[in-house]
Amino acid sequence: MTIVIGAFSIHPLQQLIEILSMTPLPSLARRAFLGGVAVTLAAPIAACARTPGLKAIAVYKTPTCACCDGWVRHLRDARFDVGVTVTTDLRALRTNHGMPETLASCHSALVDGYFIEGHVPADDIRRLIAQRPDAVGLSVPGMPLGSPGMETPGGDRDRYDTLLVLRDGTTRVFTRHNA
Ligand SMILES: [Cu+2]
Repeated sequence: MTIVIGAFSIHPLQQLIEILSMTPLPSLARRAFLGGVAVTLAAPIAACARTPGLKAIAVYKTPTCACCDGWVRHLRDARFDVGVTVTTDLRALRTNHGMPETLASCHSALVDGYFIEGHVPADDIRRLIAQRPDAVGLSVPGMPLGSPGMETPGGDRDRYDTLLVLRDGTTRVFTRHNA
């Protein structure tokens, strides 16, 4: 059997090929393939973003602060995605974010719109970003022994509080950490 289209005669097999090439099937297949590539590329990123508990936190520390590095390790162990910026002007950072100098420690961090000052335990940060109070953030003023990053070989521990810092600069106890 032959089909005559215009001046050309086409065999059925050729006709089938013609029809297939005009249908959207090849482009659908191509799109499916490209979609597959996109999914393949996106998968690792999505996997990262969806890993439960992996929360980005930006830490600011001075160049020579060893206990700051200890706190960064504590955060990483607690499955925070930690970025570290070395700076010599932590005071300006605190001032710009409403953290009073009376509550200062050796390093600062920004997480989820909150300001974190000092050796704040990761569990306190997690509770803060889960509860989302209207506040500047948290501070552990000074550098209490036994707080994360301030461990000693002898296991010395100070009793200390993690303070919730409100927008007017006042504080209330967020967590008590007993020695
Ligand atoms: Cu410190």
